[in-house]
Amino acid sequence: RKLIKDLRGALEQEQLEVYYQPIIDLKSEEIYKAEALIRWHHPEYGFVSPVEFIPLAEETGLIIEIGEWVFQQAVNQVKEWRRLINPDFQLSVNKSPVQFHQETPSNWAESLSRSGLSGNAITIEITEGLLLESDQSVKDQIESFHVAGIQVALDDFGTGYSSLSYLKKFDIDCLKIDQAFVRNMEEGSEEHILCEAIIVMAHKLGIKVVAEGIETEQQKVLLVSAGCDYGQGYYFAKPVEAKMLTAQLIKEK
Ligand code: G
Ligand code: G
Ligand code: MN
Ligand code: NA
Repeated sequence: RKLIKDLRGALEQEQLEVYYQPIIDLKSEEIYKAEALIRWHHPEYGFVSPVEFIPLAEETGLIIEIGEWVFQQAVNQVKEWRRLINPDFQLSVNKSPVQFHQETPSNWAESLSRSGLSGNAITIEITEGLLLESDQSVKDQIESFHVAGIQVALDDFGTGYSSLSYLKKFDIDCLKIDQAFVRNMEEGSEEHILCEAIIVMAHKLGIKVVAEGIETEQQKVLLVSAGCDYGQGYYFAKPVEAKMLTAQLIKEK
């Protein structure tokens, strides 16, 4: 498999880049944080989607190296944005289940303090497959993130086995409603009713809610009236290179 071989060289050859997509506070409509999303510029095939290469990276274990690299990029970037824009700026970083299951415990909290950042500079996004396994070491890792002040968000909520009981059991700070719900949301639709219910229940558990994949004004309006805290999607902004977001943040300041 050529793509796997190429992926091994991608880091060294600087073909990987981290893009950032703003996450908006739906009350103030201001950029509140951003999600780090990896991009691969392949020399022959052009842009390869993470949907294709993240699974390969997971299979081969390359996700460990790539994940560390993304994390370090995000740390450097959040440091710059805290200095330039807002001392409370935050970044969300995706962490694959494979990264949780590696033997060495995560040293992300240490890296943050070495960079002079407090834990609240970073949110870790996990997927619910990880929680299904209900492994004590996963629980311990989430706990150690919390001790360091790092928040934990549950990504793609509503697509899998989504049980609200996980949210309590694993002490999740934030959930991200999957794009599939938002995409098909019209007033009174099943998706609309489900979103409203998820938001009410999350809030009762003290959990914040991000809606993903907001593309239209109407979706935004429905989510605001449902009490959703934050929004992410093309309606507000696409994932962009760091320097483009820097320019936008400076303009908005
Ligand atoms: O932004 P985009 O559509 O390209 O991302 C597609 C998928 O790839 C999303 O599910 C996202 O969570 C995942 N992804 C993007 N960047 C990373 C990363 O740095 N690490 C992991 N594990 N997944 C990522
Ligand atoms: O990590 P996660 O699975 O949440 O990844 C988010 C993915 O969704 C990324 O691939 C990102 O590029 C994509 N995305 C973000 N906003 C939108 C949107 O409004 N519409 C669509 N179709 N995709 C989006
Ligand atoms: Mn994510
Ligand atoms: Na998602």
